[in-house]
Amino acid sequence: SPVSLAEGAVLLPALALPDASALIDAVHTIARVTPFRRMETPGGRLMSVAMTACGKYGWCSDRHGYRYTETSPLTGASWPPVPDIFAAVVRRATAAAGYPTPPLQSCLINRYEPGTRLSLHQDRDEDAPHMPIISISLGVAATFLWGGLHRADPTRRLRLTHGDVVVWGGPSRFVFHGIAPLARSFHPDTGECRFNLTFRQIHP
Ligand code: MD5
Ligand code: FE
Repeated sequence: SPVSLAEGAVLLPALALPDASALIDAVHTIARVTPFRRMETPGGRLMSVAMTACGKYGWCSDRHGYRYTETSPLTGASWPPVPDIFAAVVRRATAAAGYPTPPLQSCLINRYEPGTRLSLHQDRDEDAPHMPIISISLGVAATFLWGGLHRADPTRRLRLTHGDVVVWGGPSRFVFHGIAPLARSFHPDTGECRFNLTFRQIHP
């Protein structure tokens, strides 16, 4: 049953569990076409988390900044379409959280290996900020960090496990958040990895 985390933010524990194997299979299918890669930040560092994407737009980072692209810089081709199973789980999640389902314009797929992390940031590269972000966690559990609208605000910790879905809408759309370094652990469906699928509307 839904758990309210903050205004606009709803945790749906294990909502994706029945579909987890199908979601992971689809991740591997996408990664065979557009492989996971570690991107460079504008500051010149390599992100520890490896990423790929599907949908009309994929999120990219390089020395010039962050942006959404319609083709993969790695392959030059369009990103693969959003698999039906992704869309089905997102529809179920937004309905359970009481939100409309945003157009699934972009799905960022993050792959965390032991020791990798995502430092505290806001998601501000989208032009459709009124729409919620939907996040699906798969595999090894992670510690999610989330604070407030200011970087220096105190952070809370939330354990996200296999099949958990979070819908971040309303005022929670813009809070600072990140993932603590992933502990070395094993999950039968993903090995030592955690995958996270993040669905966003990019343009109105
Ligand atoms: C993750 N990914 O677990 C997270 C899930 C990213 C990212 O942060 O940018 O790829 S998305 C969590 C999220 C999104 C928007 C707002 C908030 C959290 N929030 O208000 O805490 O790999
Ligand atoms: Fe984020």
